[in-house]
Amino acid sequence: MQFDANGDKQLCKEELKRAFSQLGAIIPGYRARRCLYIADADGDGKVDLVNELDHLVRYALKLGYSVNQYTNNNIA
Ligand SMILES: [Ca+2]
Repeated sequence: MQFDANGDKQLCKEELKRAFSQLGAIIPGYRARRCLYIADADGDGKVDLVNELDHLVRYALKLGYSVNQYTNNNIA
């Protein structure tokens, strides 16, 4: 997945911020924090791309972002 900059299969706050910035968010830092709050089920401060991505995608969709182009490929 293109937003996973260091390839650890997790999205940390900085990566989320960059992702929302690329998606066109006006306040990517806030979105990243909300996103972690909602999607980080195990509370480790990162969104796991295997177990927690669903929450992240649902949040992004709720905000009106189209995320299919980012999630369809290269996750594994
Ligand atoms: Ca997590």
